[in-house]
Amino acid sequence: SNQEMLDTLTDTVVTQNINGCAEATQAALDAGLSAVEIINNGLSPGMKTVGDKFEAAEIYLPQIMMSAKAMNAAMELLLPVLEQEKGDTEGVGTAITYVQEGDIHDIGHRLVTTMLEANGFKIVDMGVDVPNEKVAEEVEKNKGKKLLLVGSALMTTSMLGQKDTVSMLAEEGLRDSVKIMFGGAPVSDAWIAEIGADATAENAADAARVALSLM
Ligand code: HCB
Repeated sequence: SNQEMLDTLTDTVVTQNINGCAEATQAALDAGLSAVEIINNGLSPGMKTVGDKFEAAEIYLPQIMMSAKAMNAAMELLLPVLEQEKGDTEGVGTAITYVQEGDIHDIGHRLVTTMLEANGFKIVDMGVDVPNEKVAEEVEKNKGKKLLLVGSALMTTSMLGQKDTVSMLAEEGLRDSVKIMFGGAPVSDAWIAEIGADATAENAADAARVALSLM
């Protein structure tokens, strides 16, 4: 059943089964599950479990890296599918996506970026560990367009940098040129309100919905 396939996907991430994860992903695609469903209900719950086990000191960094490799092996198969699902919403706006300085977690960032692209955004992907100065420069460069800034932070430390992003844009007179959506596990609605960003989102599918509603 579909649920069994999703459970297998979760299990292959948790057990660091790289080949098994790619195979289970292909099998799920062949059975007609959507890429979004595979990510949200199969792979992501596995990464969540891995994070919880790490926090409880049941596993260590090498295991997390192997789980991330399993997830990446699945994404190699899923990213082209997500890109194909691109609708006729071309021209909704430009999204500058990046991961905050000091932070190299890029799995969620890549998923969100791909989902935005699949929903018609033109993408400027700045990658990981991006200093705020670079972010502000990129916003300046794209000033005047329908513009969305999409930042990720997976650590409480790097999340603090999001506050500086907003204040730097304000200081440089760029705050009104861009909508700002921040996400990543530690980011909450309260944080978004505190720093004066515009929105957050739970997952990549949600991020696309929120992004479209902001434009
Ligand atoms: Co990493 N790590 N890690 N890690 N890691 C976390 C993030 C911890 C929470 C684990 C823990 O302690 N429980 C923790 C941070 C603690 C904290 O600050 N609160 C942590 C730590 C401490 C570290 C190191 C410091 C460990 C060390 O070296 N001692 C180190 C830091 C490296 C650095 O960045 N400078 C480190 C390294 C690693 C790797 C390299 C082993 C690996 C990353 C591989 C890679 O990304 N290429 C890794 C991983 C995989 C994780 C966990 C297990 C999973 C993260 C992940 O990929 N989740 C994570 C545990 C956790 O998050 N609970 C752990 C799956 C994706 C799909 O979810 O949340 O990233 P996501 O994105 C979602 C969602 O947030 C939303 O949509 C996405 C898609 O659904 N979203 C947005 C994301 N961005 C958005 C932007 C928007 O605008 C809107 C929505």
